[in-house]
Amino acid sequence: MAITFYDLSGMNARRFSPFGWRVRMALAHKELDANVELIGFSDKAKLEFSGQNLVPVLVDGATVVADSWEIAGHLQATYPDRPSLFHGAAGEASARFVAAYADSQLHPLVARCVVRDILEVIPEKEHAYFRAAREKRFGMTLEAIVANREETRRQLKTALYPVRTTLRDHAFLGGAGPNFSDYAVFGAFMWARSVSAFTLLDADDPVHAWRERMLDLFDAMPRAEAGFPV
Ligand SMILES: N[C@@H](CCC(=O)N[C@@H](CS)C(=O)NCC(=O)O)C(=O)O
Repeated sequence: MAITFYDLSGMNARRFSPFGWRVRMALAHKELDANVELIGFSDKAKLEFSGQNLVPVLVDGATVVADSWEIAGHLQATYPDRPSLFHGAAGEASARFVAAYADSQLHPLVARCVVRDILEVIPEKEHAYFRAAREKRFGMTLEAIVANREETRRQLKTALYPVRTTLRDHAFLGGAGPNFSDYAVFGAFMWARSVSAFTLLDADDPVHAWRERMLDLFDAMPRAEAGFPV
């Protein structure tokens, strides 16, 4: 059955959605091919069929699924014989926790480092929409959001403590191999890498070494993606 994956894109097919990256990694983990439909901020009418207006969206045969967590659950339930995204029910609960941690604790900090740089990778016609939407969300201009990003970077280092601690004893958040917990956190780094040259991690941070391992997964698919070397 054909799968179509609607993912956010800027110019030159730059795919910078952290949630899109979760799905991309999940599809690769499940060894599933998908037709990819790239959606810019100005193309969201193309998502109307899904009953909402955010990417990622997956269409798998007759099934339409929006939201990266829902998509992961769909892939796990529909393709149980392929490599597991969660490594069991306990792993699924842990991945839910990790995804919520990334959403609430990491994404706001990454945004405060890179959100202004997104203007450089989306077409001019989308600038006004993007600026207005994000300035409303943060209550200040894009420039003010990122003004203190050296300090934000220090806060991010602190916020990554749970990841760093887990990586002391395990190669991946999923243990010996990656699972959806890893993809949930990694999406934030792929978002940053796709849009910004700003350095988020110190080279001697164990999270940096983990990100290198993540970039090498699936024949280095993430590393091959257009972005800034980090
Ligand atoms: N909870 C959703 C979040 C999806 C989401 O926020 N998508 C963003 C891209 S990162 C989006 O579509 N934004 C469109 C817009 O801001 O207009 C998920 O996990 O998939």
